Amino acid sequence: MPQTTHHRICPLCEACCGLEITVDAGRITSIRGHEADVLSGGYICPKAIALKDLHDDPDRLRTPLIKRNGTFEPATWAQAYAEIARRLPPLIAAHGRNATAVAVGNPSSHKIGLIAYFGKLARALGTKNVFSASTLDQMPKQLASGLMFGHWLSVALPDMERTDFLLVIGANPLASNGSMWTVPDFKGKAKSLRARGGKLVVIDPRRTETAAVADAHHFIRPGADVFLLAAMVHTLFTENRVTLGNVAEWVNGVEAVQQAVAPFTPEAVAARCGIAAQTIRSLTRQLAEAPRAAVYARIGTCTQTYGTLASWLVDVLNTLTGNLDREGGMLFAKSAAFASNTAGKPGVGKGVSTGRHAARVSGAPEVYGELPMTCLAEEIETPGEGQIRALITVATNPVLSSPNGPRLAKALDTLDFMVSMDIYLNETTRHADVILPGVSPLQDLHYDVAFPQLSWRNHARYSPPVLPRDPSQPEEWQTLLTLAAIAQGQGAEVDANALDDAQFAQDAQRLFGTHADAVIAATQGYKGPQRALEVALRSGPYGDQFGLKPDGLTLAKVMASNASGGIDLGPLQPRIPEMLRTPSGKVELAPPSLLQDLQRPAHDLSAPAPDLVIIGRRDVRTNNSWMHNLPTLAKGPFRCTALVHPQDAQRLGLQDGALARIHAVTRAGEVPRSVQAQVHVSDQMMPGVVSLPHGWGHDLPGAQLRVAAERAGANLNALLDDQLRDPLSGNAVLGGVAITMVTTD
Ligand SMILES: Nc1nc2c(c(=O)[nH]1)N[C@H]1C(S)=C(S)[C@@H](COP(=O)(O)OP(=O)(O)OC[C@H]3O[C@@H](n4cnc5c(=O)[nH]c(N)nc54)[C@H](O)[C@@H]3O)O[C@H]1N2
Ligand SMILES: Nc1nc2c(c(=O)[nH]1)N[C@H]1C(S)=C(S)[C@@H](COP(=O)(O)OP(=O)(O)OC[C@H]3O[C@@H](n4cnc5c(=O)[nH]c(N)nc54)[C@H](O)[C@@H]3O)O[C@H]1N2
Ligand code: SF4
Ligand SMILES: [Mo]
Repeated sequence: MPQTTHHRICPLCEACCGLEITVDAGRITSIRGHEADVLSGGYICPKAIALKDLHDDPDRLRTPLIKRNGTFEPATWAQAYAEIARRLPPLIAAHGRNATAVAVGNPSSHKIGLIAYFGKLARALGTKNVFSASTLDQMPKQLASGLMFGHWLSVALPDMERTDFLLVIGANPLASNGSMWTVPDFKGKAKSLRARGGKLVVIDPRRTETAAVADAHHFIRPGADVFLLAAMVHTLFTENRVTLGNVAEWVNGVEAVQQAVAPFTPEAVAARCGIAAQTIRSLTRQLAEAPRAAVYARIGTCTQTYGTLASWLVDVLNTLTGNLDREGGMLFAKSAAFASNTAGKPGVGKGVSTGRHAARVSGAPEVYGELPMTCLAEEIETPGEGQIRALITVATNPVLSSPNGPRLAKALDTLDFMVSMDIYLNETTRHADVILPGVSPLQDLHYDVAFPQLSWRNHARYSPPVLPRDPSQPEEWQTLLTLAAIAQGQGAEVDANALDDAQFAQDAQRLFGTHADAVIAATQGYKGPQRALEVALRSGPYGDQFGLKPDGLTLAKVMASNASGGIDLGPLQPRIPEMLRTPSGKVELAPPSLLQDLQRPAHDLSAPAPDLVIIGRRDVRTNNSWMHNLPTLAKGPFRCTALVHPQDAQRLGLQDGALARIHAVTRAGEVPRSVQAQVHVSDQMMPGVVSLPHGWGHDLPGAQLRVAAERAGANLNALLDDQLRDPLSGNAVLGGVAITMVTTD
């Protein structure tokens, strides 16, 4: 067989780099950056190389597993589906639809079959118990953006190539490669920014890899961003620096914001933030005086009790400095497919709302169709109508990735039935009764549904499968449709393709009315996610409108561009008011629910800060909880260490390299939570703050992750509190949590 070259979007993080992969006799011989790629221009990180390890990993599941008498046995797909059909429908019949739950995780956003079809499973189950990693991550940003701009994925993005000043808060793109902002090679872009005289400033409780390439870095006390941001907004008003620029006629609520931030003077917040009042003023001035500036904030500002407020105030700052919707400021992507802000009537919409239902035990409101992941354990444990008895997990590992993982692990063992769609037998899926493996990303076709809506540049790229799939293995969208049919009592022997045809015909009727037959005829050659993509591209903002605009995009054209790096649709452009989907047709700068929530930090202004708190950390060679089994990434220095400032180390008697026990400060009556980790003394840390990465703790019995188990690490989430949330978005609190530390060596 001759050597072949393939081009594929990397599915491992939000940078979505274009890869060039060579294959010889069915084996991967090289993986490198695709230089012609219109989005990433050849950039990659070390994780991309590990796709080969992932594909070849002997621990990666290739056949379904069924647990019998406590032991997993390999099974055929027909046997696995039959087992689910035998056990799931009777549970629904006996206990109702809300006795079921689904939880979906991060890798699903990198697989079109999962992201486009997961909703069909959730709807078929008909349960309100829908959980996802979004409430461990970015829900505050999505809610704030939704309230301000009208849709959950209408997120303002820094126009880094043209800006003069970029303020990065609570994000470390040099390790994470960016999030809610698809920006491959942030480091290269930061270099160009500084080379043309621009400035990069970082605010983070750790002097991160990103801080190391910045002009300035300021420590901030974890969880204090809302105070800093409100004081910066306050300063804009008191120093008469407010300007709305291009969007002046499209903004509601400037005065209400001015009133709401009144208590947050720089002096009032300085101690809480650990940043001097003078520094807060000078940061504000730099931002206001820069010809073009952008404030970008990410997970550090979301995973705290004031997550939605902080996310909102970031865009308030962007708006009040005249940087919203202008080149070199913050812009919105115009995605070629699947974006709600390119569909329907331009400039106005339904907006977003929350609380259509609530979690049974905590009362936490529904947000974007979901309940907080941190409610899952108590919803399984607590008896009564609507108690969860059956769970389907899809590409998620909450035993390691969600706070109080050990409690969740115990709860999972009490379920009557659990199914996991996953590629590993790991800390979460070991609790399942049936595991259904997903295909290797190299055997799957791909088009990013979400990330072009968040990309630094508009583009359209499609990846065909690199390697053939074993014909006995279904694609993941087919598995989701089969599970949906089983949940609806249609039995195990359904034809997923026929179901898809029938559902597509219905959707076409709803979306295209009298043109439905023409759309069905025009998409004849496609099925599954490809067909959904063909419709989305052709009816999208660059589409051929099914022949009305012959020069427009079709799936065939995007496919044909694969080897040449995809189709470039140009830099981001101003889009207000056309992209707004708020009921008023304006940017809502002062959503009432946020103004009201600002009372919380106002009351909390002078609350004493805990002595010692913990935050997380990402490393370029890891990815949440699931890539520690890949030898290329696992080698090298051990990364699951607790970074402690020298002053704290001395105060607490902790030695570099020694082991220490980290205890959560718990409430009376709570089960104590603690983990043991190796100390690394480092002046990268703000005094009073310890950093431990998440996603480790691979020493739980029953998992099959042989490489990861060799250096298991400590599970940060065994320490964190599942009762701490941002009340508006339901997002978990993953940082700024009070701890104590004692040496155990
Ligand atoms: N303390 C702390 N906790 C955190 C974070 C933090 O910063 N600190 N970060 C949070 C964030 S941002 C996120 S997004 C969550 C992530 O949390 P999760 O969404 O749970 O993601 P992972 O932990 O990466 O687990 C991914 C799972 O998907 C499986 N998988 C991988 N590829 C595939 C595939 O192709 N198909 C299928 N079916 N399964 C697949 C893996 O085996 C694994 O079980 O973690 C959160 N947890
Ligand atoms: N290599 C690698 N890349 C990844 C991942 C991974 O696990 N590994 N995960 C992916 C996922 S799922 C996501 S969501 C993204 C996340 O991408 P990022 O948001 O860039 O995530 P982090 O690298 O964790 O950076 C968060 C920063 O916030 C800081 N921080 C913590 N608490 C606070 C606080 O209260 N205030 C402020 N201002 N800062 C704080 C931390 O010190 C850290 O430097 O990364 C993605 N990319
Ligand atoms: S930064 Fe690395 S992991 Fe992320 S998409 Fe690019 S190559 Fe893949
Ligand atoms: Mo995430």
